[in-house]
Amino acid sequence: MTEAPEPTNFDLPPGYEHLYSGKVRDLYSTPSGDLLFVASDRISAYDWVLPTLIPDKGRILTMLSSWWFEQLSDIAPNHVVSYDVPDSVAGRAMVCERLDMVPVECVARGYLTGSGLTDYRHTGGVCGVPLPEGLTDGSRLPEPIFTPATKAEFGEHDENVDFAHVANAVGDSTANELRTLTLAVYARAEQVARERGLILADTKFEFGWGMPDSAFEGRLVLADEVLTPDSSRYWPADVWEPGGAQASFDKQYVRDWLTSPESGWDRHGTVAPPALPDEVVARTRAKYVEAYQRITGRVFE
Ligand code: Q0Q
Repeated sequence: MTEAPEPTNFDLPPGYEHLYSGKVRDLYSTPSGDLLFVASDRISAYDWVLPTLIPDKGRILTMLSSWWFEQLSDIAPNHVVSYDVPDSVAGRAMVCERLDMVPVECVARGYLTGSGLTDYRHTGGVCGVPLPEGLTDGSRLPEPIFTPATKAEFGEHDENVDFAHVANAVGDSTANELRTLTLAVYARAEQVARERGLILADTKFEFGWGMPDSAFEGRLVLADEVLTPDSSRYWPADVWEPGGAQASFDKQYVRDWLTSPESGWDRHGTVAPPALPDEVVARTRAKYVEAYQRITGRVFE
């Protein structure tokens, strides 16, 4: 199993304790008993955490996630308590309420690709949801589907599971509510993205139950980050063409360079990828700024 990366040293004040590190984000407990969710400037590609940081990526994605939480507040409550965070993580972190996390990744798919495409080619459906014949990579699905997954150890891939697995884990009622909430949030976000020339192909949500005696006691609450390019596949709509890998809105420059002769890297090998050229870093940062500005209508400063 790949070891989780050491958390970026954000030089947090006393009382903040590191809890978890994902590929590109870190979670800490706070002196008040809440959580501090920190989005780093790390970027991952081809299941590797790259050695080069993308300046402002964490700040941009935090602001994007914050905007989406606001937009979705009529559909689902969220775990954000405040953005009053230590100076060393200003703009890239949020204070979150501690939840009892649902042990399932709640994924919505409106298009077929990635592990969903693999599942479809083996079974004719995804997570036990049957699909029509004749679909290909990038096909739009007749309607969005709920395709849950288990939470994998760091470095492993989440495993697609069927609805019965979710019901067995959390009960029928909560499983139905997770599916309903996941698809409702996806539908809203997909429409917003489409109006801005972006396809939201799929996205992953994390939910948790509010703790006893909390404002959200017993209710399902949206957690983690939402609808960022790290938790979702965004495709530029104007070049969407089913039948092969779609251009990633944010990571295509990175993917193209890493798979070009210039990088000297073998994506199928065991050697870690090289550092990114400044030009690729600058173009990738610009894509994150563009995604934020196009989706939110706000200027990133
Ligand atoms: C919680 N994570 C994700 C993670 C590594 C985030 C635990 N509000 C919450 C949250 C959230 N968000 C979590 N637990 C309790 N209450 C989220 C998977 C993993 C870095 C950041 N893990």
